Amino acid sequence: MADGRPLYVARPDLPPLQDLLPALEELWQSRILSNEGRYHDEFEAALASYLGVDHVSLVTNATSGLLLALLQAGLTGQVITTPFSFVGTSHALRLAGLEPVFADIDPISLNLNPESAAEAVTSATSALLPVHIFGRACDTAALDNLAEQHDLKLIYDAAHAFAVNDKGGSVLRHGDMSVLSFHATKVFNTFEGGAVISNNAMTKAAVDELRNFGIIDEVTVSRVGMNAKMNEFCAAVGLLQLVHIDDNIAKRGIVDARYRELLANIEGVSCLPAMSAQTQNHYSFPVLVDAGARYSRDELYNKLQKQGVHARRYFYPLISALPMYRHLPSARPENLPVAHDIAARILCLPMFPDLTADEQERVAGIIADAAIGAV
Ligand code: T4K
Repeated sequence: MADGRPLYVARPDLPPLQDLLPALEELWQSRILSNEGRYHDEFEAALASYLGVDHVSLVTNATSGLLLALLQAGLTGQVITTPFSFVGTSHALRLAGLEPVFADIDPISLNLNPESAAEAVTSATSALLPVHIFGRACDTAALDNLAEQHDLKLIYDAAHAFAVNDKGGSVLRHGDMSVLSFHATKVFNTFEGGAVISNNAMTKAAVDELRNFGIIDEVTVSRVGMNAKMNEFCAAVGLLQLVHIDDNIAKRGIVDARYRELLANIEGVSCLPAMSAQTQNHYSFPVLVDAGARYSRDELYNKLQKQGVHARRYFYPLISALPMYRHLPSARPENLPVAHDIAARILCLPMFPDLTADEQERVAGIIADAAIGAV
């Protein structure tokens, strides 16, 4: 029997409703609801300043952002990517008419392994599409080098990497473009939303055109584009969310530290090591069920589920195991041993700023009982 409120893997942060009401009133009065209005432009500028980057293009979600970035990069043929991600990463490639080529991941960062990526480069490769998974930054130095060495475009799926910095500043400055998600389940949300971060003004201008059908003015359409514009409501929410984001990330940090303490002496599960050379946004709290544990990952998932704790097996199954990708030569399991091992053992526990100490004890208690075979 579940005890207390159901605990989902994510719980969206929201600004106080009374803070949103004046913006709503203004929206209702102005009747400007979309197409790069006042809130859109204010949010874009505020975000650039908060993130410490120069060129931000707001979009409807990260999937459309990835598609725009891939189209703008003018890619052909194959793009090397990770199988250990949300399916949206590879779907964006397919939607852009490109073939994903899967390379294995690093067992510590869980990100695309630069050495495996290097082995996958062929004359048909036009780009790399790594993911900063769970907000843990990729080995950007190695990937930047690899792209340069083979004259490849480098686009980072940064859906999880809001406010992640390395020693040189925002991780979003690496590569040609990076794409953020502001979906409800993310560290920073605008209900639905996202942004493309470009490394120069010309690229930003091109992405801005592409997200608005290629329209330049009333009589000029420069190219084939789509509709990926963020509306005024989402932009107004985004502006208000920025006020609380540092506080929310700090609260996530407390939740993260508490889990580490509570799980430290429980047999059979291991926390991922913290990534020392970067700031963490505590996007998620993944644990790995040890190979020799008394319970399997799926048994633990089911035990938690029964008690109202809705942990998630992100990212299982691997993208490369899905029906539309598994026929690809790079999708063979023997090509991706680390990704298969991690996908079979990973479990993401509930992680959100207002998760209480009692609730975390409840989660850890179920895992501790599983460890001694008590549930
Ligand atoms: N690249 C990567 C690496 C990504 O992870 C994602 C998305 C993308 C690209 C594409 O980004 P977007 O195009 O979405 O901007 C969720 C999200 O829909 C997806 O955005 C996210 N990654 C992925 C990791 O998770 P589901 O199908 O697992 O979510 P769902 O609906 O089961 O929600 C998980 C839990 O969160 C629910 O059990 C309850 C809670 N929840 C969810 C929503 C939507 C809430 O409490 N409130 C809510 O409004 O995909």
